Amino acid sequence: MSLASVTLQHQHDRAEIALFGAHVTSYIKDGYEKLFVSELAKLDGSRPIRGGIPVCWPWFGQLHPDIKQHGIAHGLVRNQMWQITAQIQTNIMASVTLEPTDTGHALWPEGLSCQVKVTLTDALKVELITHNNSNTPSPLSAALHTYFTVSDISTTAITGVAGAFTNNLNSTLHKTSPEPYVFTEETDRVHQSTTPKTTIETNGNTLHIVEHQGHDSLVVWNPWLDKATGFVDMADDEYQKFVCIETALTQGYEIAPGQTHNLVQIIQ
Ligand code: TA6
Repeated sequence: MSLASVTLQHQHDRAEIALFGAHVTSYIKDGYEKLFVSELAKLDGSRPIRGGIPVCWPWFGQLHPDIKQHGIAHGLVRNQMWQITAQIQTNIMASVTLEPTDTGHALWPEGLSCQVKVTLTDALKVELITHNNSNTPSPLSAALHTYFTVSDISTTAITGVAGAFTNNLNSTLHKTSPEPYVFTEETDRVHQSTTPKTTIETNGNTLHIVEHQGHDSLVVWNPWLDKATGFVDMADDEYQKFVCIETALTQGYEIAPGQTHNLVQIIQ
C-alpha cells in the first residue's frame, strides 16, 4: 500500500485504513482477508481505491440533483486525503477516527460535517457520522460500499436481503428479492430494506456476517464480466472474487438542523 495508512491491531486480527478516502483496505480476521481489493487498484491517490470499503458521502451513486452537470459518482470524500483526529488502543479494542481535509468543494453541503470511526474488536465496526451544523434540513445519501471476498461468485449466496428492490440497470422496481439470493449476471440493486443483519455464504458455509445500522436500504452489486472488463482498475476475472453489500441511505433522507446521523456497518 503506497498510500499513507493506519493499522489497527487486536489480538491476532488486523485492519488497515488508508488516509486517502478514510478507506478500509484490509480486515484480517482469524488469518482470513475479508475485504477484496483489486490487484489493479490505484494506490497513488489518482482515483478511489477499487475495493475495501469506499465511503460514499454526501451522496450515493448518481443521487445528486446536478449529477448530469458534474458526473461525480458517490460523493466528495472517497477521493481526498483525510486526517486522524483520534486514535485509541486498549487491550480490548483499537480505534481510529478521521475527518476529510478538504471541505471547500462547491458541492459540499452547507453546514454538514462528517467523520469516519473504525473500531476493531472481535469484529470490525465502521461508522460514517454526519452532523448538520446548519439551521436547515439537508438532503443526505451515503453508503459504506464494502467489497467482501468470496471464493467464487457462482457459488455465493447472501441471506437477509429480502423485499422490494430497484434494479439500477434498468430502473425497474421488483416486489421481491430472489430466494436463494444467488448471482448469475451483473447485479446492481437497491433494496428498500432496513434489515439489521445479512450473511454471505458459499456452498452453505458462512463467510461473512454483516450488521447494518442507520440505513434505509442495502445495495447489492457485482459487475460481472462485461462491466469488469471495462474497469481500468479491475482485472477481467476479478468479478468472481467479491460481492458488494452496502449499508446505505438512498431513500430521500434529510438530516435535521443540529442532528447527527450514524451509518454503521459491523463485519464479523
Ligand atoms: O453500488 C453500486 C454502484 O453504484 C454501481 O452502480 C457501480 O457504479 C458501483 O457502485 C461502483 O461505482 P464506482 O464509481 O466505484 O466504479
